[in-house]
Amino acid sequence: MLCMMRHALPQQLTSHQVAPALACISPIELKASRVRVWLGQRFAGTGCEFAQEPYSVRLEEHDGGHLSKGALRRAKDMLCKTGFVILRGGSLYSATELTDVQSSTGRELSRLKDHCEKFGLTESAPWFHHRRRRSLSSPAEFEFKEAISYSAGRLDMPHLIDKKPFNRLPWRSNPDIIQLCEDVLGRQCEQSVFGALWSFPGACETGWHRDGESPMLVVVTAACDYPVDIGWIHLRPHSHLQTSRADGEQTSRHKLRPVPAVLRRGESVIFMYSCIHAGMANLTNLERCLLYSVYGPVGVYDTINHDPGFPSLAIAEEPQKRTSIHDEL
Ligand SMILES: O=C(O)CCC(=O)C(=O)O
Ligand SMILES: [Fe+2]
Repeated sequence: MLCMMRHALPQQLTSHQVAPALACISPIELKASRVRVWLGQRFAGTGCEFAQEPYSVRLEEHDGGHLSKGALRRAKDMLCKTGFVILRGGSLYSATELTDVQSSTGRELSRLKDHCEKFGLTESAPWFHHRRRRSLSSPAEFEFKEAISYSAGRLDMPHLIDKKPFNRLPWRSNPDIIQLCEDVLGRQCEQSVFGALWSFPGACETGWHRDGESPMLVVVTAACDYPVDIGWIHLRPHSHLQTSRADGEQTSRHKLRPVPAVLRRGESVIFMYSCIHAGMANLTNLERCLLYSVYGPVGVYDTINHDPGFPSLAIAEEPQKRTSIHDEL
């Protein structure tokens, strides 16, 4: 998804992209399939608990993989006040659902890679030069409906919403997220996007940006564990409220540092479109995949980040490159 030059902040470069999937580290053993993943338990006693972490809401096991009334209220308050909230300790998704979605996004990426190979697009694809950092492909060259590279080494696959398993619960129209969105935005809401954000080895920072000004929420989930230097999204607390330079200066006076949303398997970070954030550089040899959804008022679709004018890889036999603005002038 997201952002991009159109929403990049002054003097800050953007970047993102995709990376292949299934590069999980320390995969969790799967036991009972309908059992939700309770990370607090899994990490208990390791000193890695986030119970005291600000900006997070803890999901409790007895909530059964849903947002309880209390968690919903706390998440709403945090979102309104801070611009984002990290759902910790449990997951809205079962172990099976996470495994399934991770392998499905991996398959989608493999299909995309095959397709690009067939049509001679690989050399401009964000995964191509990822092992040689200095030669990461230029972002402007890879813009299709199904796959967009906003910056070197990153890939957004924004059109998964109608495919299995993304086209059904818990990924499609998640009632807890819709409720949260309606509580935050005060109007009837729906999901408009389900996609995957890939960051390939060597991907650089995206630059600080907002995804847009619209009243929308982005929900980002890790379906597997990744190392801390894979390039997590960092978010600036209260930045969704900064509409002027003076607001920004006030925030920096309060020394509000960006918060890294380091997610463990099944955890999610939810942020407002207007919250300033950045994806960090991928310093590992792993391909990072984050799942994301966009929720917002019924009928509202983000045509800035997801331009319906992009050529389709699926339909076009020989995918057409988009005419650049320079060609049009
Ligand atoms: O992939 C990331 O790390 C960040 C992506 C992002 O912020 C975006 O695509 O707008
Ligand atoms: Fe973004």
